Amino acid sequence: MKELKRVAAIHDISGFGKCSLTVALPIISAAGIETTVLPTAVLSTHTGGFTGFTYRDLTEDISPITAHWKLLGIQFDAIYTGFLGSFDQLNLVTHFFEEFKTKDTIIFVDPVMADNGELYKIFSPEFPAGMRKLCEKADIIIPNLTEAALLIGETYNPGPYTEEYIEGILKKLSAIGPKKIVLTGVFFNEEELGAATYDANTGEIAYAFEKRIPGYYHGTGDVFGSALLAALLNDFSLNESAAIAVRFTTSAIRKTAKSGTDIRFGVNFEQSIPEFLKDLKLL
Ligand code: PXL
Repeated sequence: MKELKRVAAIHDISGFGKCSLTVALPIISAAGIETTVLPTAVLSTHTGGFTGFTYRDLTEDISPITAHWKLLGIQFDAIYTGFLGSFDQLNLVTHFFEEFKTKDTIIFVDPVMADNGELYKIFSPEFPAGMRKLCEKADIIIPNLTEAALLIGETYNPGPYTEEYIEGILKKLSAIGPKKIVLTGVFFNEEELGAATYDANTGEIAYAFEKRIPGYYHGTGDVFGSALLAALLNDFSLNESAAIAVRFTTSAIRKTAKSGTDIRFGVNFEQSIPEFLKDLKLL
């Protein structure tokens, strides 16, 4: 039996609408990785397309939880952050990294803040600068192309892209600090969609594509990020992990599209978990 690895997942819990912790916890655990959760807020639903959602901010709990885990001597193989609601939360999470980073800990940051060329409505225009500072501390970041543009201070380009353009973006993102970049929402033609990976240590750039399914589905970034981290912790390379995560996310979107579910309700990743585990060679 392999040694049990442990992740600290720092995201909100949106009760309905499958994203953040309600996605990270099942996917990472199913892949044989212990998942410790630090909930940053409790919402009735995510903020994408619903109105009237509740939002219980848990910023005050982050320091005491950090201190308690430190006292217990808990160690993490990876720290995975996603949606963070404020500058205070960004600072508290930076402190969490300082407390728990060892030479073997992967700091994995999904700079959740924007999509389709737009900053999510709940963030101020200053927020991307704060997120950039958090990314400076990361080993791996996984922005989409809108988040990438905000992080490097460029205008959003809706695509289709060229390899030259994508490679320029990957290198500018790595100049922020992280040695590994996984860029999502990459496409060179209308038929395929996927991710690009860059490892600044080796200079290697690779792509993982699947057939594009029309429409915009909520929570797919979190499904992708959770699957990617789970694959990395199961000792797959960066490129292989991105390919596994693209396949899993696409499979979940395909099932959702087939059943005609409201796109705000999240994707059917649950019924793609067996395929995902086979891809990870766990089944
Ligand atoms: O999936 C990203 C996400 C996570 N958490 C909350 C969100 C979003 C995206 O809109 O609103 C609360």
